[in-house]
Amino acid sequence: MPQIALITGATSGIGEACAHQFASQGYRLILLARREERLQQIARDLTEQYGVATNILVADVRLKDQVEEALATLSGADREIDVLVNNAGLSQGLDPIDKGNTDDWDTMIDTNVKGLLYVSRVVSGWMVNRGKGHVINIGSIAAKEVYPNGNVYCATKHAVDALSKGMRIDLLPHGIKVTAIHPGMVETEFSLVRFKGDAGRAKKVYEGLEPLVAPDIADAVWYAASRPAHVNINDLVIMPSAQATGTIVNRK
Ligand code: NDP
Ligand code: 8X3
Repeated sequence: MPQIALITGATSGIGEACAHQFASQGYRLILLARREERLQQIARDLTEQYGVATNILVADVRLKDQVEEALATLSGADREIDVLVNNAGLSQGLDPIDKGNTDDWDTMIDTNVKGLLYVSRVVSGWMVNRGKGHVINIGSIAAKEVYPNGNVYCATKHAVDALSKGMRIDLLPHGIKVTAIHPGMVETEFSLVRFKGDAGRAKKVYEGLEPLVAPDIADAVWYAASRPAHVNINDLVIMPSAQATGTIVNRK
């Protein structure tokens, strides 16, 4: 029986790269995100390229009922999830605290914190029943430090850091590993989403330096997932060589 990885936010960037990485290792995939057509296309690509079976779950992680209903469609062996990659997440805006858009704050908190919790609540329960599993949370350099105007996004990623530590403690007696992977700048759709479709502003973020690309992070996720049973990677911070902190970068 192939192992199973459930990846949230699998329609682009890091999540999509993780799907390819795990499929290339023979895992069966369960991919969750909101954009159904993209999920279907990625599932077709994975089957074509690696011959693996893929289930898709169309759900918005902010909506508890939708998450629970989507996961409830999995039955029997499909619930035997070996690796959960909690990757769905986003930033919205980059404004000082007195000028932030409160709807953006809700979106970030609901997605990055509450969404991760809703998925984890169900899937960790299945892992506890089996006495095995591995939860890999995608945090950020924004989980480790706070940068100007990053206020709420940084707070949500600090929460992911705290939740990763809490999960590791709670799931320890059940033999379940918990890893947090914290990337610096990765060129994905992240900045396009942060700046609400402003492609020029998004491109500027990566100007004059070589950012990470999504497969760099998928490689780290796979490294954590593929350690021997007695080894757990707790925490990894991965930056482009040209980035020292959230904001100090060496641009040419
Ligand atoms: P992308 O924008 O390329 O991908 C984000 C993914 O999250 C998409 O698949 C999107 O799918 C999904 N997603 C967003 N909101 C929801 C939702 N409400 N419900 C379900 N899925 C959702 O960005 P990245 O790949 O860069 O981001 C992935 C993770 O990495 C995020 O948690 C981000 O915070 C983190 N990160 C990114 C960094 C970067 O520089 N790029 C650096 C550090 C961390 P869909 O829209 O189809 O629902
Ligand atoms: C995304 C990286 O530096 O924009 O988490 O916060 S950063």
